[in-house]
Amino acid sequence: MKKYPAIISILIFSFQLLIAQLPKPTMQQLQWHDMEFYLFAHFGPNTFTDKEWGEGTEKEEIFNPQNLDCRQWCRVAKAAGATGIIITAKHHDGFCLWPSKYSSHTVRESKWKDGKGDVLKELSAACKEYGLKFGVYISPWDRNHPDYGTPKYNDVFVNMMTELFSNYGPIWELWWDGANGEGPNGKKQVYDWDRFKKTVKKLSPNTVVFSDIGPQIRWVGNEKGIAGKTNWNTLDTIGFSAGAGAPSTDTLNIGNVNGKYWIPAECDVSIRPGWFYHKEEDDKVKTPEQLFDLYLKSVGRGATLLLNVPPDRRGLINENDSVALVGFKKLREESFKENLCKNAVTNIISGNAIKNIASLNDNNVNTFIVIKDVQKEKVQIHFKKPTIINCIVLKEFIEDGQSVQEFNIQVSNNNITKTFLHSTIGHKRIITFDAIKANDIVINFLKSKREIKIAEVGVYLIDSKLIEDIANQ
Ligand code: FUL
Repeated sequence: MKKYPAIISILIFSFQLLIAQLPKPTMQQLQWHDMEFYLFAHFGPNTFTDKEWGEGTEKEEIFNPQNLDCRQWCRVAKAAGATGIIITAKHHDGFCLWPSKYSSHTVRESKWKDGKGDVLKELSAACKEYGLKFGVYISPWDRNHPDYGTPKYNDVFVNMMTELFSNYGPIWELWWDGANGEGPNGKKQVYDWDRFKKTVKKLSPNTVVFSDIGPQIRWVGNEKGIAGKTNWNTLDTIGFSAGAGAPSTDTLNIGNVNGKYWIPAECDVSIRPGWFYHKEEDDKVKTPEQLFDLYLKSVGRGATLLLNVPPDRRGLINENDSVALVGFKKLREESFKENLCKNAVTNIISGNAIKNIASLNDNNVNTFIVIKDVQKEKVQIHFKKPTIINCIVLKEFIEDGQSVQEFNIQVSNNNITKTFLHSTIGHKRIITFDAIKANDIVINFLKSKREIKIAEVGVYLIDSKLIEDIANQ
């Protein structure tokens, strides 16, 4: 390779960086971003043994949900405004909620419906009926399977996924858990991730696959449902693997600013302390206010919210959980009912020039503004009369990548101005602050990777008790 003097090399490198495109989401990832909030259903032998991690030695007969009704799960999901359900088809205990040919530890060996039941069949059909997306969690770690810890288990895992895609599709999201311990013979498995990825791509190219590091969706680095205040949709994964070989949880939480791949974060969290249903947690269900706070810290930071609502021993979503979910939906609806921009004029200010941009408040991400000169151009919202506000929602047009690195919001009323400094925007950014009477709001973009495309701006006044930091109370 030709050797250039250092300064020339730096210039060439900077130029390449400048012309290089930002990483972009695929169509499937874009649709996934828009799903925003969906449910997780941890269900299986643990539901009946009160465990969180089954040993894999549990007798199949313990799985016997007398009133299983997946349509009820879907009704609750709909009432919560969720967009899909991901079910634990196989947790670490290896028990399959479908009659897999590749295991003898399944619903077929249980007493439920005389061994003729199939939870995946019922849930995938119910999701179709209710217009919800159907997703599947399948734990690579298997504490039951006799082949676990040997190369043969990789065949088993591929065969099981083949059954899932062939019999229960379309599967919108597939979830690979990163937890990995020993199998029944005391051995750990060396997973053939490449083969697993190729299997999904071949059988179901539209499925988005979650693991600690993607390929399509990454773990957010905690199980509290909280994304980083800075949240890049991009991540570097070369040299890393899912599970113990993943980047640090801090990195997963915020992503990599110059990450090579579009692998956005999903925030998984349970509505109860545990992932599986335990009766003694019936009075520990998160309140609608706590759920709303989690929504602000996940969806409101450009990630999605995967909220676990574990069905109980009857095979139903418990009343306490459904009441909380309905309350959560009501809070979202009330909070974002009225975009106060309707009482204002939204402008782009560039030097002395002011241009009205109505498309920023039209609820359509495809009508966006392009800010080329980041230092000079700003967005202004001018209220016709002073208006009390405490929440601003911004959206980038992420189809072309994520660009905003730093911006501030100045809220003014006559001579008083309050300034709030923030970093990333991405799919959606919800910013809250103590209520202020505003004449004007100015959004100054301070740093960006490329030109900026802003799709939406919303201004709201939400119940002040909802903007307190209550997720962990
Ligand atoms: C973890 C698992 O070990 C938990 O049991 C649960 O399924 C959670 C969503 O992922 O890694």
